[in-house]
Amino acid sequence: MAYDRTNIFARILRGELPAKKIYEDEYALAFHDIRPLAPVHGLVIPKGEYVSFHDFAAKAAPAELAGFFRAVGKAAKLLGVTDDGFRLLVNNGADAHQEVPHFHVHIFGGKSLGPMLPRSGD
Ligand code: DGP
Repeated sequence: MAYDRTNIFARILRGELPAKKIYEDEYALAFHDIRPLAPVHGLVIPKGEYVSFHDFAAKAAPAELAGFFRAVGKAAKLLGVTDDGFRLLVNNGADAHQEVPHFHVHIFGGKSLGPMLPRSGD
């Protein structure tokens, strides 16, 4: 799948749409999700053009991979969830219901989050 430069996160990266920023460096931007699913719900996106986690894992340079995951840790710390715990989640592709075609990591926290997923069949 080719990268679509009109996707919402690309527009946030270019400053064309506002976002409530948590953290930014040369590799990544972290901001609050517009439809939070937990008391804390952050998103972290790489600055490079990657459609999905799989695309990022396959194509990003080592410095981008390291810089991105370091930024996820920094965002979690700034969100105040590192002591009590938090969950990272990545939706990749159709079965995972990935909505925005720019790789992103969700950070959830601020309460006990329960089981990872409903049991199969629920
Ligand atoms: P996913 O299903 O993993 O692709 O999740 C996309 C998330 O992006 C979803 O939780 C809602 C969030 N989102 C969609 N549009 C915007 C936006 O314009 N601003 C912000 N901050 N978040 C958005």
